[in-house]
Amino acid sequence: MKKIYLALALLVAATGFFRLKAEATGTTSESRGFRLKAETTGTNREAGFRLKAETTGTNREAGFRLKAETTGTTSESRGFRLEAEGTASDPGTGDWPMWGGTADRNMVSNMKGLPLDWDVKTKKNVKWVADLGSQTYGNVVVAGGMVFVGTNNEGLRDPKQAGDRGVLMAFKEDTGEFLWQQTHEKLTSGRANDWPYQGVASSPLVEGNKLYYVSNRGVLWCLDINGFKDGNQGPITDEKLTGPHDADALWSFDMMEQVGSYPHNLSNSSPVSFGKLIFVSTSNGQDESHVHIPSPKAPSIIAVDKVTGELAWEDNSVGDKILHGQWSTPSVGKIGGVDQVVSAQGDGWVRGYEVLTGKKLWEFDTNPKASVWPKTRNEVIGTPVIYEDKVYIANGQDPEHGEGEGHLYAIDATKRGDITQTGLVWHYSKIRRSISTPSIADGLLYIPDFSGFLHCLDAKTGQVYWTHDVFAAVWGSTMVVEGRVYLGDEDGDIVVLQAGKTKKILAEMNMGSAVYATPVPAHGRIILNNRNQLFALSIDGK
Ligand SMILES: [Ca+2]
Ligand SMILES: [Ca+2]
Repeated sequence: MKKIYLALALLVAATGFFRLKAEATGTTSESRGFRLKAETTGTNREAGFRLKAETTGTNREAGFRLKAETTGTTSESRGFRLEAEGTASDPGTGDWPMWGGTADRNMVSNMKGLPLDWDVKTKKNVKWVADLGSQTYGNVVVAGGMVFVGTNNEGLRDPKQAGDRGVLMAFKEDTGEFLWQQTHEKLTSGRANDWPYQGVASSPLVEGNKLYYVSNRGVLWCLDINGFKDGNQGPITDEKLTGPHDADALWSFDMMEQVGSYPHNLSNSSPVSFGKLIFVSTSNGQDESHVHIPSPKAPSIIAVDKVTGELAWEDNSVGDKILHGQWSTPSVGKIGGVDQVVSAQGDGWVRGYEVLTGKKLWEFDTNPKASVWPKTRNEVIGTPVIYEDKVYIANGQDPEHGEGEGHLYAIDATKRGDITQTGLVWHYSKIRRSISTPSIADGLLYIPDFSGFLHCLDAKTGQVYWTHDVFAAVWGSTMVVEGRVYLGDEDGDIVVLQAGKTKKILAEMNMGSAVYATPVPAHGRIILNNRNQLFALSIDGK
């Protein structure tokens, strides 16, 4: 059980100091957010009071706020206010159960005791290594004592399932032992919808025993993380492969069949949830002509019932304005008191929706009006991060399009309608095209771009403090933990910088092949995949 204690001392007239302690009592990621409520206990003149912690029951509140107010009207009950804010969007369980760790997708963690450096050749600080396929674009998630990652089938774990396939693999977290996999043949339509050898690029979401991810065939799957060792759970019970290393499916939602999506090159969305709903991008896009949109009426984002696998709502604000593909992945958070799902879409706009109904609340254009696709107008591939009522997002292009100018924004998502003007908090134009997702910690924002520059900015003002050139393309994102910023690049290098307003390099290591992924903290270890292997890194191999 993760407990969070918060102790503050305040001077209150008549009683002097008191202490206040808050405790998050839940054991799951659902109870990270909590509120403290003040309760006066006595009659007038009593300045003492109690504060009660109350969980708010969502996994969307990164950090927390606490507020207390005395309510009396007499002079004896001196009103006061107390506010404190948590700093990190931390799952709070030691797990990392989804892309970004939490639904707001802010990649920061309160974990301690992680290794600063390691050596994959000498095995210094390497706990275990497991083989993946030959190309791995998925990001690791960790939950239930297991590590899950999408890859391709070139590792051929099961000769009965041969050929080019997308693969989701599960490993034991403590040992790296391979547990089970689910494989998917490539779509017969070929690279237009399902690019050869790119595998499963979606990062799963794990809640309890259930795992959700999107396959290379554009199918949203719900699996039982325990496979068949606890029996075959349904509604799906007619799996063809039911061995100890096969996946137990519960339900699936085929986005190509059921909402007419035509994914461009690859479906890649990483699910996020709220209440009983799962949200994913459909990856609907152009065909190989790069002019025609075969399915302009298909939605960009869908909400699916977590239990039944049925469509709950969909939105297609983009229509026929898709510039190319749709590879951004949605986020969920409370913004201005309203639970929203935020989705960056194929026309280069970001949109916010009321989470349960799909009612569109706002939209923001991430491209200057004079920009022209594909030279200066960009799509959005990175994930929106929700932090303190704002949305942070950078735009960019498919890595195949190379380098170019980019844009990074802080958006006030409490506004409504077209908020391109009204919701603009700041705009940073010194970034290059980026497919990365920012991390925000202690008032600083870190984000790399595809040209290899890592930028450190003031999250409130957009003022830049420093940049660092890693001299290689960056596909992944920063992880901020223990006052350090970890980042991988296409040359396979991991750089660790000191978090803060002054640039300082702490360590650099090479992983042996390209790193497209983002380092993940879990139970005192860093779990990280390069192109073809999965590593658990820990101090002295703990
Ligand atoms: Ca089962
Ligand atoms: Ca089943």
